[in-house]
Amino acid sequence: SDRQGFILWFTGLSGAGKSTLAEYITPKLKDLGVLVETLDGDEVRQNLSKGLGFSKEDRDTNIRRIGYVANLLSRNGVCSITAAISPYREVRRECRELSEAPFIEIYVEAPLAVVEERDTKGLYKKARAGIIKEFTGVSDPYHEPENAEIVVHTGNESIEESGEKILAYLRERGLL
Ligand code: GGZ
Repeated sequence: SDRQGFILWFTGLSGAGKSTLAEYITPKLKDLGVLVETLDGDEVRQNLSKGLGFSKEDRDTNIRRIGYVANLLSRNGVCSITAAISPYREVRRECRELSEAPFIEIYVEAPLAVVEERDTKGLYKKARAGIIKEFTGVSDPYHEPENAEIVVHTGNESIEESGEKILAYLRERGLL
């Protein structure tokens, strides 16, 4: 591929749809000949960030690692997709500043009430019961992005609508 790499930095609450959206756009990008690699929150924590917890310090370490690898890939022509909560604004900014390729922050917005109602993995219930401590949105902070390139509202948009919004943005930027 002689295309320019870039980073698609998804951020949002657990259950907002970051991984689902990454999975939706990946085959579409591949069909266009884009090299894609995804750093998914869950998978990174089983490998690159094994042993890290959810304190601010550990989350920051996790996010810095993801930002570092995303940069290595994207500067070599890959579209790196990251799908971690990445709750802290200043560390997201750090990753943006480190990036040598276009850094596109995508706020996957859904009201807490909506993700809590979905509760696909039963984690919100456990967080409310105090079984899981420091749970983002319940007992730990989430800094909403103020200048995200793209905002999708998964509470009232379908995955297709949100995914197509992202692809349209990339076309407009000349990245596809
Ligand atoms: C938030 C937690 C927590 C706490 C476990 N807070 O929906 P999931 O389950 O699959 O994704 C969440 C994932 C969050 O890891 P990240 O690496 O994305 O977080 S961060 O960017 O802040 O480093 C959730 C699960 O792990 N999980 N405990 N306390 N999410």
